[in-house]
Amino acid sequence: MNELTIWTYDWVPEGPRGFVRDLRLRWACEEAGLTYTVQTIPFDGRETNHLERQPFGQVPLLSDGELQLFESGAGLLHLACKSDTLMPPDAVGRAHTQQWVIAALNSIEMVSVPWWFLAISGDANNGLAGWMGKRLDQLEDVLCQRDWLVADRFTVADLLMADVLRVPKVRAFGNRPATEAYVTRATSRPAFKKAYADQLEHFELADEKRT
Ligand SMILES: N[C@@H](CCC(=O)N[C@@H](CS)C(=O)NCC(=O)O)C(=O)O
Repeated sequence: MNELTIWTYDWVPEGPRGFVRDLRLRWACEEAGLTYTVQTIPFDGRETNHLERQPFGQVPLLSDGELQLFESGAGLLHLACKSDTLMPPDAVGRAHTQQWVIAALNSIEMVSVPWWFLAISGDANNGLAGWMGKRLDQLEDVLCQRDWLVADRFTVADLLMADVLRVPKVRAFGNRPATEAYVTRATSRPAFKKAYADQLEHFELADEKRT
């Protein structure tokens, strides 16, 4: 079997710790029991130091033997093909999982990230607030009907959707009990806790090396 490597920065400031998107790939590997190693790209110089592998200078990257992938969603779908734990094996279950992975990225995160950027500048009621509220309300309607997005079970789509939604400012934007319960349900999973703790530890160790 090819060796999986998750690439992240060698260090980041306090703010993003626990939210750097390598956590998505760590979480998926932990759920599926896939063995992986973590390697690093220098945070300093990130804009240009790995453009040949990530054209936007970002992390995470995933290597699977010779294969290299950027975009956390692409990495998650690649990992999901390795394990029924992440995606049901039947054609309908797979298609619906892929659909919700794309919805997490393209219907929710597409608005939540720009909204969040404006919100951390002090304006939570910025010009994107209406769009953001509408999308979250629509998702709340879905999550009132079911515990998980696909096939009555946890999939990689839930992993991604919950990761998009667990950002504290997003979580605090309005009162959506079903969404809140969903995020709690997903992030209570041992695989999430392990991935989260491992990321924090990774950056804490980096602090020691940096000083
Ligand atoms: N769409 C990309 C977004 C990646 C992303 O935003 N990565 C952040 C860390 S979580 C990053 O590298 N930020 C540094 C930068 O943009 O310069 C993905 O999902 O992989």
